[in-house]
Amino acid sequence: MANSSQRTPATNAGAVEHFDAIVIGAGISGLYQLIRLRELGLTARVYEAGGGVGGTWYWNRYPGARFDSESYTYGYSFSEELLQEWDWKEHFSGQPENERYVNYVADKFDLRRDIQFNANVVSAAYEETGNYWEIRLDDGARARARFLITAVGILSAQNIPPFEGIESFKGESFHTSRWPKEPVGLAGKRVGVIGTGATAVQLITEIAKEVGHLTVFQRTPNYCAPLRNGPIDPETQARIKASYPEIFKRTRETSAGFIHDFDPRSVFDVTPEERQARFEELWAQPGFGKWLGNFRDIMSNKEANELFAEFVRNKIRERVNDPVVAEKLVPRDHRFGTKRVPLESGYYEQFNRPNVLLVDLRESPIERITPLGVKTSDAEHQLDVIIYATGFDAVTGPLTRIDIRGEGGRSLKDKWADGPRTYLGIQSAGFPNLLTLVGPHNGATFCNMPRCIEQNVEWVTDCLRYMREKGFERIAASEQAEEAWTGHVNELAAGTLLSETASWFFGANIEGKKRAILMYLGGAKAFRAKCDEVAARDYEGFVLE
Ligand code: N01
Repeated sequence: MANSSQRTPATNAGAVEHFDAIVIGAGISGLYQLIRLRELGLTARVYEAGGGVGGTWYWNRYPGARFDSESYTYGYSFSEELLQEWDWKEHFSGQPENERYVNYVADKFDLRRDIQFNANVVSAAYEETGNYWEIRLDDGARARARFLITAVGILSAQNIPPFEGIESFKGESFHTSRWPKEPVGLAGKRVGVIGTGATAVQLITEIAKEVGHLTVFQRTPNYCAPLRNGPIDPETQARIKASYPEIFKRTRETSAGFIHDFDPRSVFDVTPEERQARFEELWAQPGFGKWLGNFRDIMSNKEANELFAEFVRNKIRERVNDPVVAEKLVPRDHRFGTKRVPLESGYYEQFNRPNVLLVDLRESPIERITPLGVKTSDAEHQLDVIIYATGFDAVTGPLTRIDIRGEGGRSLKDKWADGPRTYLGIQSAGFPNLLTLVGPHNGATFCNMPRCIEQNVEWVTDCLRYMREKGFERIAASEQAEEAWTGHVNELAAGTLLSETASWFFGANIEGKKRAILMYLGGAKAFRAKCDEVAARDYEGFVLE
């Protein structure tokens, strides 16, 4: 490995630049990885497709975008100074503030000098004889490094369904995750939103009051639960800052890196009155407690799940004036929590507004996009703006959209055609020295992201340090370890209530994508323990050379 002084200048036009490590993505994981690589004394370059840092918080600037995690559990935990310097203003902070935070981090740790922005990595190939990776940008520029670390996130490859006539629309159209930086004037306009996932729920609530008319195209209603956001007053701020060690201790112990964790009791351990009281209590609390702090069998027992599902359905019915509209908003085709639960701040009340129309696509599917708007089977909805809140080619998409070639020129996309195959969600056999932060099957996929991202980055950093100390230059997951881990991940998913629901967790939202679990459902704590055990056994399951 080279040391920092041997770094090739970035301005070497036409030449292939060389680094010890290349990181793809300057979001939460890429930035932290850069900090740790520098500490190891490695030369590194981060290639970022966007024009700024932040990943999710750079791209998802649609109105209403905000954390569903408590702000003080979301920030980086590695720097006490940073924790004490940064004041979160709201319990669930919004995108503008979140983007400011990530920029603050980039400035504080002087990260930009090693980041190339507007740099879209289109391919990455492993060169066996030289044991290095070569990446190529869309402008033809190339760079090489011994290690390629992907920090591309799990929800960055946008999905716009291939609606017929999509190009013919004469108005403006946007995907929520490619929202322009310049303000989009929606006031007084006829706006259509396609999709009713977590993104749309935030967006619709924010824009309904501003637009002239809003048409919401809903295929599947969700179980949305109140976020209960609010400002953080100075006294609470001081208390938060004094209790970061306890907060992060807690998030290390819970199953998904949140402060919430499942109640060890079954719904059937308590009387119906106690159960109802507990449901109400959870409902009144901020954040994900209704999902991740509920009775333990909500997510494993159909009858238990149905009790809470019906509780939520009734909450929806109470809030929507028109009973016909209310019933359209009530989910019945999947169980509570088997899709990501959208958190909301007045979503259902928007459907009481005279300027908001709910179109149930189960009754009248979209036939095509026309020059004037959206044509469903029973009407043409004329629109000035169409907003695609249609989600992502999740988890694998950000990786398979890059032409990644490992040993023997084998493509990662081809290898994963029947579902991802990984070891710890960090490597895939046949792709030496490629380390996938928050990759498919990784514990970070079902987690309060930064909490598990820090674990991923620290594990990778320790691994690179170990390799240097022992004189290793190549790490590759063994076929056997991959087989065992992939089997374990699939086994964990099989038979769960989650596996009965078509969701992006299984790639079911993308036409033609093989349905296979993309996440690790064993919990963040178990994942951390497994990673620690592998490291303690000299990186068992990896072949080091
Ligand atoms: O995407 P989604 P999202 N015709 O895939 C509909 C995270 N997040 O961007 O359910 C008509 O959930 C689709 O309908 P259906 C969070 O992890 C985090 O909302 O497939 N409709 C659905 O309604 C979340 O899970 C935060 O029937 C079509 C919607 O589009 C993830 O991002 C905030 C369609 C897509 O919903 C993705 O959420 C927001 C078609 N052909 C999001 N295709 C934070 O808290 C798709 N749809 C930080």
